[in-house]
Amino acid sequence: MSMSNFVSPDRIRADFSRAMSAMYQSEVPLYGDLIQLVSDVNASTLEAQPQLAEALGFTGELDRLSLERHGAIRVGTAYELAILARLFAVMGMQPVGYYDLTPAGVPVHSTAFRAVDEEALRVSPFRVFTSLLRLELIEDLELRKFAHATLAVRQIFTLGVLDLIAQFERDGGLDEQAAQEFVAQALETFRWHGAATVSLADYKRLDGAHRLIADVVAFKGPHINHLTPRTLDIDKVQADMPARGITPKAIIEGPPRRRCPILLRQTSFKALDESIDYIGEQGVEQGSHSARFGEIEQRGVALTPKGRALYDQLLGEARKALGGFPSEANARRYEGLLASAFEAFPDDYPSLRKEQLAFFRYRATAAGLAASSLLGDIEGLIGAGYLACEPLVYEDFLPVSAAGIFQSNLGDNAQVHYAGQSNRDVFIEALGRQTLDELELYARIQASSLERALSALGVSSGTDAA
Ligand code: OOG
Ligand code: NI
Repeated sequence: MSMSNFVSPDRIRADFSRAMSAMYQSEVPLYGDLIQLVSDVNASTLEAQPQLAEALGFTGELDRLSLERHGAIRVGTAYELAILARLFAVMGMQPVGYYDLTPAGVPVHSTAFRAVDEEALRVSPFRVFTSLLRLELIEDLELRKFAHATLAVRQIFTLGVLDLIAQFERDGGLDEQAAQEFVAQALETFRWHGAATVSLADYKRLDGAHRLIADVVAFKGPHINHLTPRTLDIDKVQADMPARGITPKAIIEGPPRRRCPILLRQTSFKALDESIDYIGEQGVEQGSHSARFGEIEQRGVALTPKGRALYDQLLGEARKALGGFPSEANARRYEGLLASAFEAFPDDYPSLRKEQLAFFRYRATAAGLAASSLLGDIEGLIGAGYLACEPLVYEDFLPVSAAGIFQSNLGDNAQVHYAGQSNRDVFIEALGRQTLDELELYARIQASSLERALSALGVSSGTDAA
């Protein structure tokens, strides 16, 4: 087979993302309503802010806006995680980052599978936040054994997808027909099953240990538990949700509202209570389970390690001052504390760049390309209008926010505290490869954009970059 017959992994990812969204909209109609609301708010935001539309146009984000979404799944075994890594690789998605949710009382650790190149991200920024259950945190040994045994006998992948993954790895790609078949087969892993693999009594034991343990162990596969479109104005979507019959969680996770958005702000609607067929002594036993919800996100500029440290510090200060987890009861006070803590975070792009708090993508301007014999350093070139830059969008997730999103899933379950430490090595071993460092990816994109811009301007790139 010749190279040219292969469909690009980016196309497969775009197709898969579309197929997943269609499946989830039909499974969870409220998600469809949320998409509609988000696209209405995005349209009116762009109309009211032409400069925003222009800036998003430069970075290619405008084109990808309506395609943009992330999803999340949770798996139970090293085998499942390792195959998922290979399945996502067919779609050009690599594991980026390591997130330990245990300190926040969620018994999982996670990574995000996503595209990493700029061009690939433009074609499809689809990401999947993927968590591996930490069964060793189940204290009841008998229950832990039961969970192990239940997970050991399930197969979450179709034979067809396993074959196609092997074919992709052997041949280096998939042709059109195989790619389409791959999308259809891969989708099966993420499908909802209304029938559990355990009895209602066993479900309740698992749920008693943690809702997420039940969510992973009691079902045939890692159903997609939410999809998340990207909005340009999360406060507006949050405010408009109730009028469309959607109940949002109490607070927006992440940084406060700012002129220059940083990192990621997220909110979701509460997980739906869905009826489930459990295995009964004679036939089916009726019960319910809640796992699936909808989420929205607003993405801002990616922060440098220095910017991220400042973010973590200010978020920590606000949370400490609140003296507990944000909830319905203290939401207003939390918003106030967050806003005042973040007054210490510069809120204009020139400062964010000059103080090396955020990452940018550089480009030569038309004026710069027309000018001859340019001199000067980066600040000089920017000042003269020869070099321009746009904020680099944050493509990843935030552990404290993710914990808050998980929490919206757990109903009124009390907070759980785990004594166990982080266990990154176990995760990496299960995954079968290292995770990529997101900060290195942003730094590389910034550096190469600057190098390209300077060489287009005919300036040697010996100068120190921001
Ligand atoms: C994942 C929750 C984390 C996010 O956007 O931070 C997440 C889950 O509920 O499985 O999706
Ligand atoms: Ni999410």
